[in-house]
Amino acid sequence: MPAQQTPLRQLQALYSALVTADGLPSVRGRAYHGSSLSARFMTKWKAIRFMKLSATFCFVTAWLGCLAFVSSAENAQPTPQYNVLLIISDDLTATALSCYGSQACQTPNIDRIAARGTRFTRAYCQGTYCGPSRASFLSGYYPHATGVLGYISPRKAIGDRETWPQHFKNAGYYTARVSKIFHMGVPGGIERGDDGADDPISWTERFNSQGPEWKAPGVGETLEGNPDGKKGVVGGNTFVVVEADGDDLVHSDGKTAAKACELIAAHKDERFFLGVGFVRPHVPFVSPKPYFKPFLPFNKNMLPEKVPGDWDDIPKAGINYKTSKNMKMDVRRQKKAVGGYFSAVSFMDAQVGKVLAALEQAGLQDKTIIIFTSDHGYHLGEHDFWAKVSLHEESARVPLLISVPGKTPAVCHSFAELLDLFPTISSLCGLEVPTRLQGKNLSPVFDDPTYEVRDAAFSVNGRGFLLRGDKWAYIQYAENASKGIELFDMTSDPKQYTNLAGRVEFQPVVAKFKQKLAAKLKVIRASDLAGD
Ligand SMILES: [Ca+2]
Repeated sequence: MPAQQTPLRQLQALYSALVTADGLPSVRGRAYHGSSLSARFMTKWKAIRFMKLSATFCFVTAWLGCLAFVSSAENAQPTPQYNVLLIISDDLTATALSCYGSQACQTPNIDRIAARGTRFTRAYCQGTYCGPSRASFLSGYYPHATGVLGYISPRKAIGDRETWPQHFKNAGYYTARVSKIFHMGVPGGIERGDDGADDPISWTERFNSQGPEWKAPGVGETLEGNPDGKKGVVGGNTFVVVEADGDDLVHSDGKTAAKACELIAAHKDERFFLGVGFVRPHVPFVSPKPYFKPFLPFNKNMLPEKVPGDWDDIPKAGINYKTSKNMKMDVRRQKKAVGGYFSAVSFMDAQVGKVLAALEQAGLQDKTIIIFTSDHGYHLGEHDFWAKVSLHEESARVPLLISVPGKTPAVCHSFAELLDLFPTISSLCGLEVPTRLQGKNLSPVFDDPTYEVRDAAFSVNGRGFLLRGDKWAYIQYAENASKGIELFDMTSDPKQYTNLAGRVEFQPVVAKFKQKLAAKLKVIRASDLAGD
């Protein structure tokens, strides 16, 4: 920066020059040394001169004040005035997105966010099912700090502390959610169109998107617990595929996209934090018929490799709550489940496209941070596991794309946690980053994608804990490890087929992780909530 006088110094210099030019010191000298008449005259003359000088000084001060304001506005680093668009899909595994390498499922709209932003390859949720994951990243605490491992809002646990959207609301943002941001039951809550486990104070406005879900007219089949095919289409958290009649707007996610577009247009002239929650690809796999086309006939969909004896080295606590076996799904049904899931992902991707188009139409793409993620991952038949909850890679890893205006598109391999979103986005928007938050600020990554934010990611599922390090994935069931341990070499065994935890040569690694996990839990529980 070139050396220049500050406005204050300019003002001082000008005042000195004015005083000297006016000759006030010499006037003062004459006044003290002349006759009394002369002294009275000189006093009056001096008063007039002083008033004139004061008026000049006031004018100059005001003028310089304006200059100083303009000057500081020009010289200061501008505070980013970004909007925040948080798009969160429900139960979406990264492996179903073409920007994460999927060949089977094409997601051109989500890929556009990846192309203009940073794609995190090692982002992990903190709870591998809806309730604890959402309560965690929205409150800024790990599940074992709040104790929220069920399907509730974190509000009771955090008292009057701000949630992530509430932090933006209190900073003057218009904050709104459309559909599921905090936990909502799917499909029940969506059929009813209710608020779920929401936190009303976090939002200026909130909107639910009621939809027919499994009741949508079309061709449907219940895949789960229906081996003889006699069961019709059913509700609940069940694997059901419905090739639906009608267009996107029949469904919850179609309505969510439409409302989000409306809100972007209506609030384009103010700062906003808009949470857009899509419920697909959460079951039931319901989408308008055209989205099924790339996945028909269903038997062309590929299943993950089935390894004989795959479950032999997995502790009982590690066998997922939904498996091909307990769901009674044969290979035909499994392939249809994959096709139904991918159709739902394609439908959701099309809705993302509508929201991005609305942002562009409003001219806000360069003023808005876009985040795309999911509350947790999903099994599509790996180890014959289905759905979420497992602490294996497919369930614990999430897609995470963050597009920040002006930053170079990148791929980042640093470990990241959904918990990092609250501090990161607050920092990028120039808001205070509360020190109580348990996540880390990822913002250095957007200037240097090789920056390592953390050396491991941490996740839980109520039964156990995952510490995902660079080389090792360590899973421990029960805090005293009494329900078993899994240890995988992610370099040589990325699909986690061989549990090394029981082998003598890996006991030092197991011991190290056991200790690291205990230390991590200790730190998590020592949050500022502990005193409440
Ligand atoms: Ca979910």
